[in-house]
Amino acid sequence: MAKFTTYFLMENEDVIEYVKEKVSFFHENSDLTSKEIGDGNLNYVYHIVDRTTGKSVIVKQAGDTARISEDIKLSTNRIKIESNVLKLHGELAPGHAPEVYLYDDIMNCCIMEDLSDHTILRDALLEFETFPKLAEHISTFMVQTLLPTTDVIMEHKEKKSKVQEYINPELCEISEDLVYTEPFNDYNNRNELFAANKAWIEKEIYEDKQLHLEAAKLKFEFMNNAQALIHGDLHTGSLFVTQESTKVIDPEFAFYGPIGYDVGNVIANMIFALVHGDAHKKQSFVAWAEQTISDIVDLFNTKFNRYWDTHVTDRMAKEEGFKAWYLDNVLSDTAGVAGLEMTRRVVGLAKVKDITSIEDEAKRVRAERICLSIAKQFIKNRHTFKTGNDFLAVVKQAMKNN
Ligand code: SR1
Ligand code: MG
Repeated sequence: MAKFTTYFLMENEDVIEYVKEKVSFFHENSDLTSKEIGDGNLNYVYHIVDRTTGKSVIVKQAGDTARISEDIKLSTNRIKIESNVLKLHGELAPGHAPEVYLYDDIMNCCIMEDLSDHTILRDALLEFETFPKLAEHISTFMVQTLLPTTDVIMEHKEKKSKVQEYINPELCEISEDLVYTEPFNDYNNRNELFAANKAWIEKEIYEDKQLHLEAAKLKFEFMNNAQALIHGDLHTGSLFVTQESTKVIDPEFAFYGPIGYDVGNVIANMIFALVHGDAHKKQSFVAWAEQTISDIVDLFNTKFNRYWDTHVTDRMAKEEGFKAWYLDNVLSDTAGVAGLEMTRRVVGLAKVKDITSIEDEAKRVRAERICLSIAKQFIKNRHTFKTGNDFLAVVKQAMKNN
């Protein structure tokens, strides 16, 4: 019986056999190596290289539990969502997504372009590398992938069928728990508080009832506002970069949700990089990160307005004042989500290296307090954020105050 007709979790040797059988990318006698390189929380990622020619591909396979915790049971269907979204992103934002060569719904895996000439953005930022085109690229990516999938532009029956196609309940549940619930009450008993900050966090986060109310409002916005096909996990570990190029990977959390979820994740994770740079006194890196955060918001606004003006189709969306109202809501969600992401990455189960790699206790305490102070203001005052400067002012003030 053929080997890949029933699902099983592959090992390196299986993956080599698999790519030879499934794609004509390599010669059948080629001498291939395979290495598991996944460092994410969910999947297995294999790097396959032809020893003779140097040609390479990536194979990504889903298991039925998360790597980060066997208790998290997951549908393997997420690779289908990821493959389809990557293809769509390649069409909507050319040059900003890896090419998908094959999706396999039996083995729950896909074969895609190897981006080894790029670096994971988070890793590069941890080395204080700067990327002058990042704000330009990521703002283009967000506007060009998000706006065309909304009712403002897409034919409404088609949009509804897309909402159905991209229903992603298990991955959404992870975000509903890890981002929108557990950081405020630890109801699953898996938050991880840095010991030296425990009492401060309990008071500032667990006991702040006004904060909980605003987080609850944002949770129901996440679950009920099927605004656009969002990436759903757009942090700096989902971006591959060079000085000239930015590619977005890992859209397995994609579903129809609020646009601000993507924009807010980008902003929050750039702030983590900034805070990490500040802890290491890398002033020029911090200055670049500040400018980049501000530019991402302002370029997003400019490109959003331009794209809307040239692509809007819905008659009522053309009413005077509607675009400004819609964008105001996106920016308010952006601030709220950025605050939630900053809270959960400090308080919750899934952390970021930008903070956990700070070895000096006092510096880590300060970095976490800066993040959480910013987060609280983003969440509570989210309706007041309109420009890059609005976001930056809060960041700078928190760095001064802590
Ligand atoms: C159980 S998965 C934990 C986190 O990793 C992913 O990248 C998402 O951000 C998720 O919340
Ligand atoms: Mg991911």
